[in-house]
Amino acid sequence: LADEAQARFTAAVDAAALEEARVAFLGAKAGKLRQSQKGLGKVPPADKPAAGKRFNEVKTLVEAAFEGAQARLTSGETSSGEAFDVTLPGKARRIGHLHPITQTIRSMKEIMGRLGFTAVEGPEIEDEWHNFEALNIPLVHPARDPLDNFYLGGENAAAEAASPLLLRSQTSTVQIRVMESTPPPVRIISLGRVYRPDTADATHYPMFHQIEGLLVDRGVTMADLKSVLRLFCQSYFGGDNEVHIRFRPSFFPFTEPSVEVDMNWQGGWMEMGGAGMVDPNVLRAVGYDPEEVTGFAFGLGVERVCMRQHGITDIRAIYQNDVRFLEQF
Ligand code: FA5
Repeated sequence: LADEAQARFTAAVDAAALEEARVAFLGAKAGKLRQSQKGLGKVPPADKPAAGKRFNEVKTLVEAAFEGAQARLTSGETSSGEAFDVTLPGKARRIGHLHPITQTIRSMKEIMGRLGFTAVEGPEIEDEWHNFEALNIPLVHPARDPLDNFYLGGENAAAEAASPLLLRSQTSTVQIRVMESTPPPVRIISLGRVYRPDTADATHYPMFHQIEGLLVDRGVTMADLKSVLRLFCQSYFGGDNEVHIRFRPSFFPFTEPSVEVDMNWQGGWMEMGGAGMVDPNVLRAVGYDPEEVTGFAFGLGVERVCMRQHGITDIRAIYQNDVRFLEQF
């Protein structure tokens, strides 16, 4: 009986045929197993235990054969071992995409590349020379306050005190690294993470990104700075918007004059970052001659640009990794 059932189950080519075979062997009322179970009543009492045991063995075999056949059918394989119908449409796979900040960075690099700026990288852990000193930020300047920076506590306290390290608080550090290693002219951008112990709110986060730009050559002026920033904004925000740039007087130790850069946006102005003409002291610190070359530099907040582009009202949403938020971009 078990062999017969196995053969029938194996021959079943679809769910209907298998069901028919199941009823024939395992059916509760008239299945072959049920019938032989009824026959047990006529077995002489002395043979009953052996007959019962044999019946249970056969029942187990038949049930296992049925389950095997069922698994084979649901896995899509037919009795002849053929693969499933390859012409059926496939299941669409869920694929991820780039984080909005990564998209913003890529697009910024692409636009500035067209304007002739090469992207360079700098370290996130810096020494005081690159983060402050060479940028004309003297030892007594409030920007160097340990409460305003992430200084790294060292294993070796004495060595630490002599040359403290910190997480860079601005990408302007890369200006110095580039000028130290390259004679003028330079025309670079640098994009990356910076760190400040700012309290997180709608527009501030303790880790954020900046895009730094630096152009040093003979005869570079504020007019060049403004043109490059305007072209950059036009290309980035583009479309039918007429893009205007506004400079507000400001102060940075490493630029003179210094400005805050605003861009017109929905009837008002939005602040993008700081900029200015590279201070002669900075040019001298890296061995350039301020009588020969001049330059401009700018540093814009990448998150702020991305937020304006997409209408994101809270910077914290960008870093909470909520897929429902991220999948919109
Ligand atoms: C600077 O960091 C200067 N290094 C910019 C600069 C470069 C000036 C070159 C001159 C020449 P500031 O601290 O203002 O400047 O920061 C620039 C921009 O970073 C701000 O306008 C803002 O868009 C962004 N930003 C600053 N702090 C945060 C923060 N906590 N979270 C998010 N974005 C921030």
